[in-house]
Amino acid sequence: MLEKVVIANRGEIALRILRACRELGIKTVAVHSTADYSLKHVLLADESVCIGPPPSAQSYLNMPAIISAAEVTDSVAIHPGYGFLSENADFAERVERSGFIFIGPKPETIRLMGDKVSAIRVMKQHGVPCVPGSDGPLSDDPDENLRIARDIGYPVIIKAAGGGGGRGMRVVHSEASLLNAINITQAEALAAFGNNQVYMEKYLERPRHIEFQILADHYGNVIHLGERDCSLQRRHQKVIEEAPAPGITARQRRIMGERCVEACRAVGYRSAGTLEFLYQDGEFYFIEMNTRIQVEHPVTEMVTGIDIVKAQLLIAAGEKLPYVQSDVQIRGHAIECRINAEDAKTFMPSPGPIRLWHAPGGPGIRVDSHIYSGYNVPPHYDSLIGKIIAHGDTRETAIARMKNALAEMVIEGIKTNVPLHQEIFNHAAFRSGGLDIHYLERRLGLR
Ligand code: MV4
Repeated sequence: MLEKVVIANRGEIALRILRACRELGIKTVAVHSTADYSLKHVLLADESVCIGPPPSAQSYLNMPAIISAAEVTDSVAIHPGYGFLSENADFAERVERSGFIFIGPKPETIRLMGDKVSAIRVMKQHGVPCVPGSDGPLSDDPDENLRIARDIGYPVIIKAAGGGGGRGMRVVHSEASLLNAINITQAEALAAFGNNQVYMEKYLERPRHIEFQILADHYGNVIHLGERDCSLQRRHQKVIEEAPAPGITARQRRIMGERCVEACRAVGYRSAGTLEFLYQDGEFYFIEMNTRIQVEHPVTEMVTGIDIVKAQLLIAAGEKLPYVQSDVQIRGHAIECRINAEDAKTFMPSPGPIRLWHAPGGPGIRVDSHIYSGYNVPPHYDSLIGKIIAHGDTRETAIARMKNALAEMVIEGIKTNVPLHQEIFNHAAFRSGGLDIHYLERRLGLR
């Protein structure tokens, strides 16, 4: 087993990784900025190292500082969590070249999936269904681009190869605006990602966002843990996620899961990963692969009983996957609410001191949060302060438990988006399930 692991992240995911390490008897090193001395996992870790001032660029993104912290503490591995350096192939490479284990896929896999054009190409090649689109990056030939769009049929979407997660894309509704849209997206992509490559897809107007969770070891053993529905989002920030996805049959899950598994095995994938799909009119279309642990991983853990972070640590230690596909059964339903320190109406961040925190509890309730009474939410980072996960035998039970949890929890001192969650849970449309990615923003526009 790994002896000592550096947790190169902060907040709830750093605490989640610390807890998984503790269960496995792994010593922990927290690395943190000067704004983060009082983070719960920093207080709990076996050791902690300050790696820089509050701005992420000088601390949580500071590669030499993090690798030095691993060196001075005699650690053997680095867990990057999500965000920050988690999908930075250069960081993974530097970690390995310095003699440490990067807890994630191989650097070349991160690079392959980071380029959305190569990710789509390799997935398509191995049988994963993709959105009808350009085969590879667009050329500089206007006539050819007009022809590709005409073949696909409008509306189309132009996306940056270096983008992802909603950055660097543009919808085009008719031929008149195509060439200009391509030029602008190329220029923005060059400025934002240092890569002007763009590609074209059919624009799906009312899809759902459904993603499959994968686990793979170093020996070609790959399994899937079913899917999550993450369609409830605002400005590409997920708000509520659930597993399984409402209305997806066991047969659809098996077929799509097997395709994901086959493709991941073919590319030599290892560690945890997620294939993102758009789902519309009964069909799945692959759009991107995430090579990190995701914020919403707990809903999958709740319905499968599999600890994904522990699996990442075991896999990184070179152990064989302790499960085969037939061990994975989807039991009941789980829903996650992301709790943000922000105004529930204006979405303005609301950092500051938490005067009082009472966590919710009861059957089927899980709380992944680093906050405590007296903790000061710093203004420098993401506003996520925790996640409430409700599990039950049915979706209705999970919803009822979540409503109870939201009603009984107390956070005083800062504003949170709990009232927004309560509003959503009281809507008949949410209770029926299967809403598309634009639902929440449509509703917010109406209130
Ligand atoms: C799309 C799409 C419609 N058609 N691609 C946005 C985030 C990035 N992961 C891909 N995104 C989209 N790609 C085609 N061909 C609509 C979106 C999209 C979206 C996707 C998932 C979750 C939320 C979204 C919000 C707006 C647009």
